[in-house]
Amino acid sequence: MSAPRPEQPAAQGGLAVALTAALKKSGGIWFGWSGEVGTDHQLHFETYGGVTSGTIDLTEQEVEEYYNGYANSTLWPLFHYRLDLTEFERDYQGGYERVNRIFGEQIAPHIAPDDLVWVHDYHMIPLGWLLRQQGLENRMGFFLHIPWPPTRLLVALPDHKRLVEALFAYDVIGFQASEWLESFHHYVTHEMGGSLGDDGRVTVGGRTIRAICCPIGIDAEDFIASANGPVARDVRLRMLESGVGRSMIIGVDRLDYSKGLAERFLGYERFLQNNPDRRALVYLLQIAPPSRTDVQSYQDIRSNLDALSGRINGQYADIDWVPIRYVNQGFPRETLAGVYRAARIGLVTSLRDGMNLVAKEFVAAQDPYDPGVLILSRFTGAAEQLDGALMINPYSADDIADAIDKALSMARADRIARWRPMFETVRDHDVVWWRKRFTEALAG
Ligand code: GDG
Repeated sequence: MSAPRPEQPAAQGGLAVALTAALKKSGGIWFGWSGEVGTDHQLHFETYGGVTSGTIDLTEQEVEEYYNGYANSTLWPLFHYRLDLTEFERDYQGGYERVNRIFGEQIAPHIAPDDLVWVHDYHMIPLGWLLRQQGLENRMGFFLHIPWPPTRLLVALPDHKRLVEALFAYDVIGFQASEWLESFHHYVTHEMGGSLGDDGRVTVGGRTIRAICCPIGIDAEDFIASANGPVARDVRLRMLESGVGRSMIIGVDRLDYSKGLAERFLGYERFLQNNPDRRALVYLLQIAPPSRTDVQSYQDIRSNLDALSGRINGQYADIDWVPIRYVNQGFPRETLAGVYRAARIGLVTSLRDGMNLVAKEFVAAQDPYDPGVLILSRFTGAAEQLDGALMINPYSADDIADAIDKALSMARADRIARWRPMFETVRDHDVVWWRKRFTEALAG
């Protein structure tokens, strides 16, 4: 219930991509912030590509305190285990609650008594509680797209209990991976005196809700079709031509410190150092469209990466080869599908990631007879599902370098044997499966 509007032609956030796909197939209205600054707080409805959205403009101060502030400078870093980057400001917290209240007041009149209400992500944790205050008795669910942090980190948040208590207004809450669910259980039992029952039941005081693990998927059918379509084919040929026989390693990420981009570049550099004879046989294409550019930590990571890629390219490039093609812009999904298909290695090095849809997109896009190899950080939710990947610890440059080495030498039969079960998981546990699993739990 937040983030970019679904009509954006090339949405680059996992949540936007997944919800657009889910809503296209199931119907429903997506409420959220319009991404625009304005003062009237009125809902504006529009329909694009089969998805209806009701959005609200926010004032500059609200964007600052709520979106750039509490959501992206407090909760995002904290929930990604980055206490060092977490900003604790009372104004941010006040803005967060105020904006959630505005959303609650604006959307409550549009909710019919038998509607299911499904709230998404860390921007909107208290919304269900605020809707209950408006008298709504609907079944309400909440899905967290990002990790749930360990208790010892979460307690560093002033008023952490107030935030978690608000979650108990929902009937069902969903997490991407069992690790995040376990951390939630730990908090509830250690900080709230709660107890755990059968079938995901969690009781605190007199209130019992269900907390489930419900990993998000991609629109696999659509993505596989894109990867086999004409645009992707042209892109793939273009990539193969420009690569002149070199193997491509692909990374696609919003420019975000949680994605471990610096660690990725350093791991790749270690591979170049360790394998002088194979240097000119590979290149890394890193697509990293900027995000949250008004937040200081995002400006910092961008300049770090500019410097790091420049240094590595300066040190290792030849007159006819650059080791890293680093691109700070977004591309249409069909283009991405072709790029994934042309790659020999998909490299995901997140330091912490709720799920990571890029890993699933890479798997979906591969040629069944000659698939590439997925190298995947063990700190992603996706690692619980995609066990055919070469699992790495992204903090270790050696680990990344060894995995690149292994992936480049892997025989086709081994690549197929690793890829096939991952492909089946991505295809069968797609975004439709995810939506059904959650909404069925919610419908009770
Ligand atoms: C959050 C959680 C969770 C990226 N560049 C381009 C582009 N993208 C698309 C990717 C993918 C999506 O954006 C990114 O999704 P991720 O899952 O990798 O990461 P977050 O944005 O951090 O998403 C994450 C997700 O929510 C869903 O629950 O998996 O853990 O952090 O779909 O392809 N899309 C296009 N051009 C680009 O240049 N069109």
